[in-house]
Amino acid sequence: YPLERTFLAIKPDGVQRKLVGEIIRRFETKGFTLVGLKILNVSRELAEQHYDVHKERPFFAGLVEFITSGPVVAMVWEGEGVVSSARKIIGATNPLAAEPGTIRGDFGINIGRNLIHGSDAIETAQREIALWFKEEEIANWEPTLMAWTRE
Ligand code: DAT
Ligand code: MG
Repeated sequence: YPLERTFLAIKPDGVQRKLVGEIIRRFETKGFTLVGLKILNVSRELAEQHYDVHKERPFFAGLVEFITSGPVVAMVWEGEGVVSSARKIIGATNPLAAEPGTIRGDFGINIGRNLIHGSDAIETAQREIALWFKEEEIANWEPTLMAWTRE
């Protein structure tokens, strides 16, 4: 299958609220493969680069402030269709509008505290993975149970 990867980051609210295991579980049980994982305090520089597309928006300063306010769990996940599927698992940007069953729909109520980031397209994912991870921080592996989650 075409190797597809996405970048996900559990934001400081998700880490502080002890939702890391719950969130990882959803992608793991769905059938995606975890190939990159670390916890870090995000520098202002990294935060500004990550959210560069939003730099003219009124919420940009608050967003950078928030994402640098505590540890973030940065991840790379792999699998067929993982970019768009992860966005569905995450739910709409505003947790109040997000469907129940999604991460934001189940655990959030505020757009500025929406728990998790997920790349919005394959090209964005490539850019974000390169920004957050070194090549040697990615584990290339294939689950031996793969035969049971795909044809
Ligand atoms: P998403 O995270 O769903 O890709 P986005 O890329 O449009 O959403 O925005 C990035 C983050 O910025 C989002 O997760 C939360 C914050 N944000 C977006 N719109 C906002 C708004 N109107 N007010 C406050 N924060 C906002
Ligand atoms: Mg986005």
